[in-house]
Amino acid sequence: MKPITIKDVLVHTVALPLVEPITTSFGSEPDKTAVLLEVITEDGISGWGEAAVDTYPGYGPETTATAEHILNNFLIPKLIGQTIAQATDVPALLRSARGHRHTKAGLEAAVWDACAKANDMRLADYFASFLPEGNAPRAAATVGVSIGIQPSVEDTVALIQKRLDEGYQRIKLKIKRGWDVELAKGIRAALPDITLMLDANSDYTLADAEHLKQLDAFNLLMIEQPLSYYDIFEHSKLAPQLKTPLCLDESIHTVNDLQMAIEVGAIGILNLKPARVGGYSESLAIYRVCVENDLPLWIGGMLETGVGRAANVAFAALPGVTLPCDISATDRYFETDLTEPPFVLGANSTLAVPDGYGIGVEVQRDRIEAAKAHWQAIYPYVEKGTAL
Ligand code: OSB
Ligand code: MG
Repeated sequence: MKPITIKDVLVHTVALPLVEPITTSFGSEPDKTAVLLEVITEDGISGWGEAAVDTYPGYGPETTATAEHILNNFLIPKLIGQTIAQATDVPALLRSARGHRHTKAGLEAAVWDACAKANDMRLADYFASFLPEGNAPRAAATVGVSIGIQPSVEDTVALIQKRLDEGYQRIKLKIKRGWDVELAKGIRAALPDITLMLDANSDYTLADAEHLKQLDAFNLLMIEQPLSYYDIFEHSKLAPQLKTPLCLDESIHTVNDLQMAIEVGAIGILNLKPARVGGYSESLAIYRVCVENDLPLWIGGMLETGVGRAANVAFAALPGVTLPCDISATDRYFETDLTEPPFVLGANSTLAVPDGYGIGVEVQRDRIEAAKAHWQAIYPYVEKGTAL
């Protein structure tokens, strides 16, 4: 591998209108915001990464403003001038700053892209180079689609039908307290055979165990993150009470969290979001633990722009990713994305890994500028805290 030397890192905070805002148990936003990182090497290569942060701390504790603060004051200065042999060297360089995993993941992703491009490699192949033999990436990632909370069961059925017609073969529905059993019952009455799962985004407590048991009647692929974010203990008490496999999202931030969750029986399936665990280096460690433990694994999403999504598609093509991922085609998120070409749903509910080096898609500079201007335009209402 040819090393890279980092000359500069640019921070691009962007907002893009979502085609379909996704309402979860913690809220809804009309725009996708992200902090994009551009790592510029001495050789003139631009590596791109996405810090998947929202305007408010609803999913995780970080926001666009905390990301900018931590990047400009603490993280970027650690990388400027560094010669980096492998992207997996980045976490050690950023270790003096604790937490802020979504932010670190974005910066690390930009280095992954730059290293892959400097060596004429696709990101998927670069990821696989850190894994034992037998982990060569597949040509495409198998994916599903995530559907936000709708006003009624009928609206939900209509939207699921639209997604099925588009070719998605796994449907995830967001649920919350008071919008769960009745919803699942209505969907199963209309669509008895679809591959269906539910995501609660931490809305329940262990006291709801009896209530949640009713969901076992609906042949669900899994229930994702019913209990508190960060919790592992209470999930270990809930898991044996349910027949439906329990998937963790918000609770798993490190490979150690995962090992603990496996040990205490808190997890049946992992939703791995590279952003949530601080980047692709930690994601590779987590991937290995999943393979070693035969733990079903899929890659989650944060409604990323094409920059973040391309890297997630590359990771999701690794063969240890055994269940459909929350990575959908471009037109499910945006009218016009920041990268070209768009991701298009292929046969059998898949997204092809791009052929190009690095993330394999081209960042469109004019659209980045327009998305930065859109962020500036919406910022006043974000600042007043009225975004929620
Ligand atoms: O819990 O998986 C989640 C989006 C934002 C925040 C949390 C979640 C999600 C999704 C979106 O489900 C999945 C996607 O990116 O398509
Ligand atoms: Mg989730």
